[in-house]
Amino acid sequence: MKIFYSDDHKLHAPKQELHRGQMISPHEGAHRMELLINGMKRAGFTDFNAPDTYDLARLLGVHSPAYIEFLQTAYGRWKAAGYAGGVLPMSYPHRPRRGAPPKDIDGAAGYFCTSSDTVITQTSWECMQAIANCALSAADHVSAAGGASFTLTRPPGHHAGADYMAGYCLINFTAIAAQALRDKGAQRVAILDVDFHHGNGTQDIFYGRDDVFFASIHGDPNYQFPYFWGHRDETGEGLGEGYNMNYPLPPGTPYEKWKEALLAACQHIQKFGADAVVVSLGVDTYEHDPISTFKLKTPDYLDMGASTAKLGLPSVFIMEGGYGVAEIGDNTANVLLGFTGG
Ligand code: SP5
Ligand code: ZN
Repeated sequence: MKIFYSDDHKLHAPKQELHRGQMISPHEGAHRMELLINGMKRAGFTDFNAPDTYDLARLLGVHSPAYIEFLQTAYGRWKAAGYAGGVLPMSYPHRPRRGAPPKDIDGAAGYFCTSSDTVITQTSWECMQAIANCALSAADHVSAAGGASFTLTRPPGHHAGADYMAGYCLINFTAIAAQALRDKGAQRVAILDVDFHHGNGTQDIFYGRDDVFFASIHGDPNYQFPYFWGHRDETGEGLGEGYNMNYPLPPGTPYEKWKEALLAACQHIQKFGADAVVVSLGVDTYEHDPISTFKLKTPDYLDMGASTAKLGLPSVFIMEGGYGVAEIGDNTANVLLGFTGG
């Protein structure tokens, strides 16, 4: 299990999150990385490799040039307009959007965003480049050597679409890894999203494609963020019809029920004939996660990893969500331990 890590995760650290009508200290912040690293070390994972440096062009396989330019310039435009804090939009277009992004930064921010839990700071873009480098390094490592890799990274990415941020995510690192595997020769790539929340950004990016299969197991969007995507009848469109599978589950779901969805998703991945798999690894399915409602326990993550290993595929694990409690480190490490049979 080759692990990639960058200290530059600290460059994205919003000070506030709009949560249930209040500004609070963010659930998603640098403090998570301490918890993750501690758990990884307790489990015996200590070899954290710095990523290689990649060209910006590698991001343009999944994100639009206009969105990348927005991320690069948004904070400066926000400050030039005299606004406080980080970039946090207030007005949103109906979707699908009409026309070009507004010239005004507040309008442009809404154009490129779908939820107000997501903030751009002065150094967010530098962070995104570093974490994208981790995802690309993890994918290229598996393309070259087979086996498995893991990005010990934050923030998460699976809510970010080709040209929008959402759900603490600015860049979709899972999509970048999947596209990198394709670029380096894998004909068919599967994405297995086990984060508590539906991976709407990843789904959206690959919705019309038949070379990347997407499966997500998550809280029923009738009750859970991202609310408007993740239903069972979202199965892909055009060429991509049949290459998207959602497994929404009710509040309170325990591991035995969750695992039935995992086995069904794995069966589809096998039928698809994937050459490689990218796992969007969120551990906010944990029973004590502060923003989620599933009931998974720490040992369940060993079984999750072992079940994923049964696919027998080269595997790239990309860190997604998991909040609030020290066990996020143990739970993450357990998935990797279960996968490697350790
Ligand atoms: C990557 C990831 O885990 N992103 C999560 C972003 C969640 N942001 C919005 C949270 C809204 C929480 N509302 C809970 C209400 C349940 N009824
Ligand atoms: Zn999540």
